[in-house]
Amino acid sequence: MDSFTGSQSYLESRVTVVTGDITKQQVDAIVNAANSSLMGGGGVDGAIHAAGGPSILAECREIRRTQYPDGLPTGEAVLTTGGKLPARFVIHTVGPVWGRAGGRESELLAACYRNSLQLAADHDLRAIAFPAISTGIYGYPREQAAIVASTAIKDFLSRNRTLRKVRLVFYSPGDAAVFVQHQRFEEER
Ligand code: AR6
Repeated sequence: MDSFTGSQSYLESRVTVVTGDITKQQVDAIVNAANSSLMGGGGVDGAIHAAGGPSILAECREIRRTQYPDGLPTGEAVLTTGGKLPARFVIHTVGPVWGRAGGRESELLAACYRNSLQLAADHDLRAIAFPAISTGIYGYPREQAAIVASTAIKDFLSRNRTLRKVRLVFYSPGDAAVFVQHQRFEEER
């Protein structure tokens, strides 16, 4: 498939793939592809802080001061409120930089998805939206990221019933098409 129109769903419609802007999603929580400083950046991170306003950064500063003075480790996730965003919460996670994780890239990317989903479930949230973590500035190949992300989400949803909806938001139809082509949601393991 080389084009993507509309949306695609998997796992009895608990997972949907859409194109759009993560900051516009009306869900309980959106996930931020952050860096370990939690102090903002480009891409999704820049868009979330710009749309959500300064309260998100203030909460991130507090998290750094009280919990992670040396920065949020790769693969971990923390939660702030959503400021002016339509989403009530933002879950900030740090994806691996491709080629800089000593061969642990896939393990760390899977941890981003798993820990973000667990945090959402811990807060009793029902609907969460993810961007394609690490596939922008951090250079993770989209095809391989699709395999890792879909497998991690599928594994989590198979053992958790709190979360009803996981929305995967791609910036471009081309990115969504690559994901749809490489995802492993329906595969038996
Ligand atoms: N909505 C949905 N997807 C988007 C949006 C958006 N508004 N903007 C970009 N994308 P990236 P990373 C896509 O670079 O690779 C920041 O500086 C984008 O096309 O945001 O994890 C952080 O502070 C790509 O497919 O995240 C870190 O330093 C995907 O989202 C670093 O970038 C992720 O791209 C993190 O890099």
